[in-house]
Amino acid sequence: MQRITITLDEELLDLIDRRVETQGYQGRSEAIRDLLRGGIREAEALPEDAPCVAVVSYLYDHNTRELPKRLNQTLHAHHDLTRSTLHVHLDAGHCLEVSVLQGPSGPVCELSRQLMVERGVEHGQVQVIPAPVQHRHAVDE
Ligand code: NI
Repeated sequence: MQRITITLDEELLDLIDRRVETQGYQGRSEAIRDLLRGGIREAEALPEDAPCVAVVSYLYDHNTRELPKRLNQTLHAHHDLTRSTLHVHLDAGHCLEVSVLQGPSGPVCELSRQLMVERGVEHGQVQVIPAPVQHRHAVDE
């Protein structure tokens, strides 16, 4: 194992400590390793070209300079992967967006990451679902 140094804000560290207490982890490192494994597994579960849908949710402060515009441009630049975006004006300053993406797993995951790593975006979360097998109706035949 290697030792690395990471920087976390206190709020996040409190959450991790609470997790250590309530779920019986040996310590912070073990709890963080477990969370990382979960996140990485989720992102890499599908082969790059496997068709999938993804539900990406993220919260942001719409007063962050150019952020709403940048997010919108990112989605437009990948309109082929973007099915729909729900925008909720949560309060005077915060927006919650839920974007539904569809396409090959590789580009879909890359676009999800692009949305979530924008400076000012918080609570980015993605759920990747393997595309359901085509359902055939009598009318298709
Ligand atoms: Ni809004």
